[in-house]
Amino acid sequence: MTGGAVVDVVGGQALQITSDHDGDVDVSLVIPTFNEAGNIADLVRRLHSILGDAGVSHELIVVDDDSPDRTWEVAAGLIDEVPTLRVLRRTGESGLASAVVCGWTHARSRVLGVIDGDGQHPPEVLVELLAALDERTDVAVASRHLPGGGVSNWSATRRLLSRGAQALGLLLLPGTVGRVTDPMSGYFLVRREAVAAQELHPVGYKILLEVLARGDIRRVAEAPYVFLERERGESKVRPLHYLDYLRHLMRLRVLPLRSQALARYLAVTLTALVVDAATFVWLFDGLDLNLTRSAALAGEVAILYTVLLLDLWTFAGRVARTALDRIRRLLGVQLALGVLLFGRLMVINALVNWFHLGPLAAFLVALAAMTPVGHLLGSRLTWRPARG
Ligand SMILES: Nc1nc2c(ncn2[C@@H]2O[C@H](COP(=O)(O)OP(=O)(O)OP(=O)(O)O)[C@@H](O)[C@H]2O)c(=O)[nH]1
Ligand SMILES: [Mg+2]
Repeated sequence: MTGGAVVDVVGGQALQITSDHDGDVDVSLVIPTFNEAGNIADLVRRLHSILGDAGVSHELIVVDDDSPDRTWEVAAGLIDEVPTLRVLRRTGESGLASAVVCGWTHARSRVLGVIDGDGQHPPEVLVELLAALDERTDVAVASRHLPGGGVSNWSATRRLLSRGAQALGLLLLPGTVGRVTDPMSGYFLVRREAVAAQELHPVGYKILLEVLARGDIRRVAEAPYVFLERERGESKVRPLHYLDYLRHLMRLRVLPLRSQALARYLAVTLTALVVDAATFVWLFDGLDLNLTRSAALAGEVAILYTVLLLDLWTFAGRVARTALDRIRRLLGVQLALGVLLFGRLMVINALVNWFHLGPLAAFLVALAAMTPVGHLLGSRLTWRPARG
C-alpha cells in the first residue's frame, strides 16, 4: 500500500519521551493531522525549504490519525521529494495532544516542536522560535497575543471563548497559564530534557498546557504570529474540546492530591459550611447579636476551623514545617480571607436592606457565592498540589 514509507503506530499506550537523541538533527517538528490531505503537501514543502534555507537540520514527523481522506498516503508520497519527512499513521486512538506526544516519542533531536497541519501557523515563525530557544530557555511559544501577533478573522464568540478559557486557566493555574501570553497556542518548541523525565497525560487539544504544567521548564520565550485563515479542509474544533479543556485543568489542579487527601479536603470544606451556618444561627437567633456581627464571627470561626483542619489533618506533614511557619501562614490566610469576609458582610447587608431578603436567606446566598472564592484564594496560600 505505501511501500513501507508509513510507520503504523497503535495508540492507547503509555507515552514516555526518552532522553535519547541523535545530536545531528537540530529540531524534530511534529505535524498532527486529521483530514488535511489538501493542506499537507504545501506545508511540508514550505517547512523543508524555510528550514533548509536557514541551515537548520530537521525532521518533519506527520502523525496522522488514520484520516479517511488518506492524509498519511498523501504525506508518504512526498518522502522522495522531502527526505526529512517521516509519516506515522496511528490507529486505535485519536486526539491532537496525544498525537503530538506520540510523534515526540519517535523524534530524534534535542528540540521537539509542533505546528498545525492546516497552514494556519506561518512556517517562517519557526526560525524565530529556534533563535529564541537559547541555552537557558526550555520552551519557545508562537503567540497571537504579543504586539505583531493576532487572529485573522475570528468571530466575536470565538474570541470570547478563547479569552474566557485563558482567564479560567489563569484563575486555576496561575503559575502555569500565567507564564505565557498565549497558553492556548499549538505552535511551540520545547527542549527534550524538559519533558523527558516527566509523564505526560495529554488530554484534548492543549498540549502546551501539559508541557508547562508537568515539564521542568526554566525559561519561556515567545515570538508573535498571526493565526491565518484555513484555506482548505475543515476545523476539527468541537464543543466537546472545551469540556476536554476543563477536564484537563481540573486534572492538573486536583489530581496531584492523593485520593485520601482529596476526601479529607472535601470533608473539611463541607463541614465548614455547616459550622459557618450553625454559628451564624446560634449567634443571630440564640444570642441576639446583630446581623453584621453574627455573620462576621461565624465567618471567622469557619476560617479558623478550615485552615486549622487542613493544616493539621488533611495536609498534615505536607505544608508548614515548623510552628512558626504555621503561624505565619495562618496570619497570611487570615489577612486575605479577612478581606473576603468584609465583602461577605457587604453582600449580606445589601441583600437584606436593598433586596429585602430574610437574614438567613441573605447569609446562605453570600455563603454559596463566596465560599468557592475563599477556597481558591486559600488554596494559593495554604497548599499547592500542582505547579499552578
Ligand atoms: N493526529 C490528529 N491531528 C488532529 C486531531 N484533531 C485535530 N488535528 C490536527 O491538529 C491541527 C489543528 O486542528 P484544527 O482543527 O485546525 O484546530 P485549530 O487550528 O485550533 O482551529 P481552527 O481555527 O478552527 O482550524 C490540524 O493540523 C488538525 O488536522 C486529531 O484528533 N488527531
Ligand atoms: Mg486549524
